[in-house]
Amino acid sequence: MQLGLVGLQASGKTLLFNTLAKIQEDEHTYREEARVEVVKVPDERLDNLTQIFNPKKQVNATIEIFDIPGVGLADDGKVRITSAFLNNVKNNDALFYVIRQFENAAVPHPLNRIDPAGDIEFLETEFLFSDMSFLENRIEKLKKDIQKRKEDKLVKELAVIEKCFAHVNEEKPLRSLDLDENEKKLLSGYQLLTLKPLAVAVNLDENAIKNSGEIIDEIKKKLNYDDLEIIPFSAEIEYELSKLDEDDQAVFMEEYGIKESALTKILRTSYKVLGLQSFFTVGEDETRAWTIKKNYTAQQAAGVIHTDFYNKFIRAEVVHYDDFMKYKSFAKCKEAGVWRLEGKDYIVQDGDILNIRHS
Ligand SMILES: Nc1nc2c(ncn2[C@@H]2O[C@H](COP(=O)(O)OP(=O)(O)OP(=O)(O)O)[C@@H](O)[C@H]2O)c(=O)[nH]1
Ligand SMILES: [Mg+2]
Repeated sequence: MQLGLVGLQASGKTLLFNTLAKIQEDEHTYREEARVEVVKVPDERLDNLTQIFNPKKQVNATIEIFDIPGVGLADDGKVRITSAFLNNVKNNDALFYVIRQFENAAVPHPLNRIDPAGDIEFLETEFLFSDMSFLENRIEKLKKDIQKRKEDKLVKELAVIEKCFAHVNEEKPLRSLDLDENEKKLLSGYQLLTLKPLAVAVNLDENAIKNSGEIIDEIKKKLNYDDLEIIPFSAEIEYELSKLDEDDQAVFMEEYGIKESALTKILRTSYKVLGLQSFFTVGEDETRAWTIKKNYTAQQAAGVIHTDFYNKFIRAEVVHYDDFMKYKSFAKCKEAGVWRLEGKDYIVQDGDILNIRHS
């Protein structure tokens, strides 16, 4: 599962990426190339389970983060989307816009402005155009093909593509269109940009962190999308924090009036936006968070651990994390009746602790 950091140039993507991936670069070096790193998803629940089971190791869930070079000035002095940029964006399962609010005269914004809502709209509009032109071409091609041979499959596809086109034509992103499972499946190969799940991180000025609530409200008001997840953070503060030891971190956070690092929030949100959830396995060797999609069955979840567990699945022993933390042992969970045996079609819940019985 890959998450792309998307934005205009000098919005703080690489600084955020380096901090997430724990890459320490003393001097900021401009990089042309896109980069991918695997990053651990923090999970307090897993940390708590590790405390109880005291295993040899803890294995967190991971996601891949893709640092995409931002949109900048073209040779003609205009800010333009390039096909290389679009191809990089297409390559992700979900998008995180990194939007600039900080002032820094040394590194100018390509449009020479500080306008977070405007930058979000700029990206959304470009991606709408890209989808619109793709859908338009596809409609033309399908109509031609249908004239030659009126196959049912083509007629069905045309209906779905036309429904999508009508939606983007009203300047609405495809992620807000109601689509059933068949329609989603049909569209999945096309890498439509406004269909990709989206969250936004606004990179605030260090001094603006204290007013982050108001700033985000103002951005939301200008945008009129109610359901867009917008996280305030400061790439500069997060980077500085990541270099300090714990005691110094506490002092530093106090100074800026922040309670916790925003990185956890960004990673947890990414995970959520990607439609992912975790189940846990515990034992003497390791405590581990496994990544599954929502609505996975117990058998599918078993298959994520090992294909043999899928093929030879018998039953799953299940206790939810919240129940487990009340009793702190499987024996007590059994007494209390919160320990269950579930069959292969059981829908795994986020935070279930599983033990797979297999032959
Ligand atoms: N003052 C301040 N400067 C920042 C902040 N975030 C990033 N910068 C600076 O802005 C410059 C650009 O940051 P990058 O992280 O490279 O920006 P980018 O979004 O990766 O840019 P491209 O790769 O060109 O798209 C760097 O010199 C950063 O140090 C911030 O929160 N505050
Ligand atoms: Mg960069």
